[in-house]
Amino acid sequence: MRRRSLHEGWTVRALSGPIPDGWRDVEVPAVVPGVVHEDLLRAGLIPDPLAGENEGALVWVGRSSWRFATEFSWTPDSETRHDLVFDGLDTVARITLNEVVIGRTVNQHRTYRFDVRHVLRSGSNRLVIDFESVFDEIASVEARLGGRPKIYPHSFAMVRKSACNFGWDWGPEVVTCGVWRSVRLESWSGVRIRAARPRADQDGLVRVAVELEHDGRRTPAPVVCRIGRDEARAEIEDQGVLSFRVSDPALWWPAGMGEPALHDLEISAGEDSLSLRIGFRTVEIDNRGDAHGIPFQFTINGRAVRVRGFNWIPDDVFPSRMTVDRYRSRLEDARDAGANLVRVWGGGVYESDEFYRLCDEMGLLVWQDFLFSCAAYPEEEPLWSEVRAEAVDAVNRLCVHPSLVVWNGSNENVWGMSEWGWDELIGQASWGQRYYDELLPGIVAALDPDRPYIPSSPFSWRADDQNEPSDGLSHRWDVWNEVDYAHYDAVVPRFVSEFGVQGAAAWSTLHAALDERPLDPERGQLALHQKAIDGHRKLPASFAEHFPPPLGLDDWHWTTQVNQAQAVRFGIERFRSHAPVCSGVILWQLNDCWPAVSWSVVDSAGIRKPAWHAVRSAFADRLLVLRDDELVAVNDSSESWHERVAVTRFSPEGVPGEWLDVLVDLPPGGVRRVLLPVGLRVQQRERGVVMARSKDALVYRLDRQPLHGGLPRARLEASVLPSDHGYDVEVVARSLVLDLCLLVDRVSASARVDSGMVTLRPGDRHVFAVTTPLLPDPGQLLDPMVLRCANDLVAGRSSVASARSAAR
Ligand code: BMA
Repeated sequence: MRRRSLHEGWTVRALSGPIPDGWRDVEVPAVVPGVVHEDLLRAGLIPDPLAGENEGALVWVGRSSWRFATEFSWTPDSETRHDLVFDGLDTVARITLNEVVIGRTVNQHRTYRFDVRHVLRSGSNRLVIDFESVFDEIASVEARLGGRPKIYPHSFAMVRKSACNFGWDWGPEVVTCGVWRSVRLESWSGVRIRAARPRADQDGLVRVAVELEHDGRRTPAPVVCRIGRDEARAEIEDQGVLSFRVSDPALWWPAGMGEPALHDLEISAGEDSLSLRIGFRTVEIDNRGDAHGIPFQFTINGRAVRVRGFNWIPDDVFPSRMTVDRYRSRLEDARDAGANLVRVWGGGVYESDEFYRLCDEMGLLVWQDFLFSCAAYPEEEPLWSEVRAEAVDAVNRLCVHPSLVVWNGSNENVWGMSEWGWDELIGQASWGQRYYDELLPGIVAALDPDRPYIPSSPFSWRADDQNEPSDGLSHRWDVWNEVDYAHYDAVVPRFVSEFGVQGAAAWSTLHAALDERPLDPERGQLALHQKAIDGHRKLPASFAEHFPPPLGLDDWHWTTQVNQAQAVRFGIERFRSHAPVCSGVILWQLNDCWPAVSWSVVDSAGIRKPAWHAVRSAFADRLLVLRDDELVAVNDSSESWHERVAVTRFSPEGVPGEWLDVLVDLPPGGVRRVLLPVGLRVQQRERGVVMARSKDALVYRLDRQPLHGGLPRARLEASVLPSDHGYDVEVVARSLVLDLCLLVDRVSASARVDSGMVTLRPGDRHVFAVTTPLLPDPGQLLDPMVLRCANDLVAGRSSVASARSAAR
């Protein structure tokens, strides 16, 4: 097999649609893989769609049709088959090679292969791809099949294209087109490996399902599968399974439970060959009912795993722009926070191979949604066949990865049907049920039989209410939409696969993308970067019971950030404190695709928001939770936990009062609940703080929310010292200081800090390690807008005595 990528010499030009005057004959170089916006941006023809209020002015790009073209030379060789292979076309395209139409496409999510041996010419070949506006396809399918309920303006369910590309409640409408994944010429003779699907279990049994394609006569071909010295051989005509055993293989374990061991699997068939990296492991979801309802408990290699995860959205509005380094750093954000799972949410894309490879290597479990989200989807042609084709592609490609532990049919669509009134709007029309109950589970059962499949999230095994907390998966969006985050404590869920509260992106991220001054959360550019339905009311409502209304942009920004951090920490701690009844939490959302006010904990510039630091403490292996009247210790590490924990009440002035020593002695997976004496419980009439201190953690709980008094003005001594990586900022508290952060991006957008949301008792010391090149004035790191804590918002600006400050 010879593979030759065709990424050179592309151009793009507008064909028709609402294109601006003077654009008709403009042709610019195009980068493949890529999308049209990237090319126009590079050519300086459009402004950055992510900046300011440019989004609206660029809507015409997605409503126009575009021609991509290139020329390549080709010389006949000894091979008999020549295929033009596309890993991804976005979306409605007509492909012409040397004036011959070789194919039409309507699906961003699948691969396409065209046999072009009779169209190729010796010498120069011209390849032209005309992308029609996807809105034309949507209009024609919708006219034929009828509209369906959906939660955003565009009818994205009428076409197989990334739903969030049409705008979402955290992202802009930037409707793209282009050759968004690789394109190449594959030349071969005899036989080609069409698919290879390995299964490898805990006992070392390997079974590889191999599918072959023949050029011409179908004669059995010799196939070999090998791991090290263990192998299987067979003669296969179209398809077959090769089995062999690897003795005592190192198993693949998720983060925190062991090493994620990977093994090289070599597969050959005739002249074609393939190398895969696989893992030996089993996965099951335990749903045996118990006294609390019906669980959703992942079991890996026979051991129960409690999930601490993040929901993942496309990290860029142009997924073609993603690089391995970018995937790595974002997945490190998840892993460094203590997560063991990422959920690839169904409104985006199937991510690139690199994403799943990195998850395999890091021991991050992957939950993969099929690409259906927040709408009723018609089941009629051409959609049915397109969904089948894309699902087969996705399962064939991704089943190789040991990190992948569940296929999920859809996001919120089954719930939407029963709870959001869609059933009344739909009548007898199709809405997607046969995808979730028939087509997709059928494909998974046939091609990937060891991997669990569920039809949707949220999802109940038995209850009618798909979001019933005591049964299966629930999404907790009552917090954010309707009630304060204290309500995370109102129910005992089995597994929460979505919940979250918004906070602003880093100061520097917003100020780099938005040039209006001052920024105003209620109007103009900043308001446009808040996409949540009714977000301008819900965001202030989310902190109204905790902090006073902010005065000015600085306090607005910090209030949203610290409140988001406190809210998600509270939610995670409370859910995890219900272990083992609650066996998983997946926060909405890890990442952002543009500078935004959103639920993300890492912003689009890769800056970890205060909420990221709060999640890291709430995702700790060894977790302490102070509930109103009890201390809960949860040991999710793989070692036993033996330690004395001190629980102490402090007055607002920081004077210690009543205390208790609690012995935590827990095996892996163990949970202990200790009822606290009255003096250490929440005292509505007091204004104090109760703290629990272990070797690794300090957690606190307030008698009253900051809004209602009790937090003193923070007093700190701080100093800046040069270090290998930049600076160390040492802080000593002279009062109670809650949730202290060093917002280093306000000094330099490229600076990073190792910690945040730090709580200190009088006399406690903390060192923030700042990574940055030389700063002209390192003393800025002690500016009151940089060194901020929760106390600031209710008790006045912190007093920061600068002990000593040294330039580097
Ligand atoms: C969930 C997700 C997304 C959405 C998020 C925040 O329902 O499935 O649709 O972005 O809520 O509203």
